[in-house]
Order: sequence, then C-alpha cells, then structure tokens
Amino acid sequence: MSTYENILVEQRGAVTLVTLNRPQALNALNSAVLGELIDAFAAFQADDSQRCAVLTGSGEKAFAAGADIKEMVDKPSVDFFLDDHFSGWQSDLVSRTRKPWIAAVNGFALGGGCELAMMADFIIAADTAKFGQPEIKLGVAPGMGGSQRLTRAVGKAKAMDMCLTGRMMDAEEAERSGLVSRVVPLDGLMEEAMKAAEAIAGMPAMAAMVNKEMVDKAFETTLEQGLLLERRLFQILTATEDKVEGMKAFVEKREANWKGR
Ligand code: CO8
Repeated sequence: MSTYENILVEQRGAVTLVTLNRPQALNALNSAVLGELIDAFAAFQADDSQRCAVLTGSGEKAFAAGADIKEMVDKPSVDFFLDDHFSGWQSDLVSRTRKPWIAAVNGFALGGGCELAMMADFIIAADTAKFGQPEIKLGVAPGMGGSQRLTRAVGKAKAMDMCLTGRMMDAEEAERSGLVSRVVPLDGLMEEAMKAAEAIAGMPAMAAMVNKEMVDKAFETTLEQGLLLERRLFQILTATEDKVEGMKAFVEKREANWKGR
C-alpha cells in the first residue's frame, strides 16, 4: 500500500493495481490525483517486476465522474491557458506508459473519467458502467482527449451523439460500439480485470510492449506506414531471447521460460 492521499497503489505479483480514491467526490480528477497518478505510473514503468497495471475507482458508484468541477469553477480562463490545463494527461506516463494497462470501469466514467479510461490499452466494464462526455452541459467540451479517442473508438456518429447531447452510454451499448472489450457483472469486475492483467503479465515483456505500440500506431499512421512499422517491429522481436525460447518451447511441447528480453 502506498502513501498517496488520492489514490491507492498495490502490487499483486507482477500486476500493479491503482485505485482512484476520492469516493466522496465520485473519484473526480483534480490536480492532486493527476500528480499522484503520474508518479504511480512512472514507478510502474520503472519497476521491472511489474508487467501490467489495472486502474479502477473506489466505491461501487464511479470509476471517475470527470475532471473536478469544483477545482475549475472559479479558475480564471488565462490560468487554464498559462498552466496548459490538462496537458499533463497527454504528455506524461499515464497516457504514454509503454507497459500495458487496463481500465476496470466500475460505474460512472464521465468527462475526464471516460477520457482517462480511454487512455488505457483496453477497458473492461462492469454491467453498471456508464460512459459519457457531458462537458457540453457545463459550457465546455472534452479537454483530455475525449473528442479524439472516443471518435477513434466508436466512430463519428456515436461520438457526435455523445458529445453534442451529453448523454450517457451504458455498458452494453459501449461494448456493442467497440468502446469496451468485455462487460462483466460488477461483483466479478476486479477478478476479470486481474485475470486479464495476470495473463498479460505472464507474456514475454518486450513482445507485450511491442504489441501495444503496434496497435496504438494504427491510429496515427497510414496503412502503408503502419504495415511497415509492424514488419520492422516483428523483425526486431525475432532478435530477442524470448523469440528463441518461445518457438523452441512450442516445438518441444513445454512451457516457455521467459527472460523478458
Ligand atoms: N467534480 C467535482 N465533484 C463531483 C464531480 C465532478 N466532476 N462529480 C460528482 N462530484 C461530487 C458531487 O459534487 C457530490 O459532492 P457533494 O456531496 O459534496 O455535493 C458527490 O460527488 C456525489 O455526486 P452527486 O450527488 O451529484 O451524485 P448523483 O448520484 O446525484 O449524480 C452524477 C452522479 C450523474 C455522476 C453527477 O455527480 C454528475 O453529473 N457529475 C458531473 C459529471 C460531469 O459533468 N463530468 C464532466 C466534468 S468536466 C470534465 O471532465 C472535462 C472538462 C474539460 C474542460 C476543458 C477545459 C480546458
């Protein structure tokens, strides 16, 4: 257990479990949460014993109900510009960590909460989860990637509908739309997320990072560039000890003994 004030961090074997811990504010994301998350993800990235992370929210009601409105309500506009408000979410290790991590969404994922979940490599949702970009109802718009990541995840029609009406999408619609990879009953959410994280943690580490990078790049390159990158990264992986071990183990019909390099 860590000494953070707004999040809980715990290592379970090779999986780092990070829990947003402001249940009284539905885990709203303020600057303190951001600072602690950056720190926790940097520690996760730096620790060779940690192979995958899970991010969830405390309480049964919310993953995160958005950026903290109370922190923004009286903030002068020039200060949003001068401190480049929300930029930390894009440039830091939360959205750019090279190791895989999963968002386990246990309730409301609204505004910044939905945007944070979408920074994960994939989302596993409880059947009670609700996703939305309701910023328009506050006179603003998504500021932490919602207009970009949601559109890439669910397409223009759904993204426009969500951003312009501010309506919520339930877990079933989110799965149907491609926003989440799995939906499970709330009481089985953490078991499912930890099982998925443990499966990933048991994979050869370098291959896991490369697989993540390849899929991420699909959103940022032309098909031709992406296919070239995929081939090159594949070729690089063939130089790893784990490629030799993985293929040998298959041929010899035994479990592989991964080296992580
Ligand atoms: N920020 C701060 N506090 C919050 C937030 C929030 N986003 N969400 C909930 N809370 C607090 C409530 O104020 C309340 O606290 P208190 O008891 O002290 O009044 C407590 O959490 C419980 O919330 P409710 O009583 O409202 O609970 P309900 O069950 O009635 O409703 C909802 C739950 C529907 C989730 C409701 O709380 C809600 O609508 N929350 C706000 C959702 C929202 O609008 N999120 C988007 C925020 S803006 C954002 O994320 C990005 C902004 C980008 C701006 C870009 C500028 C550059």
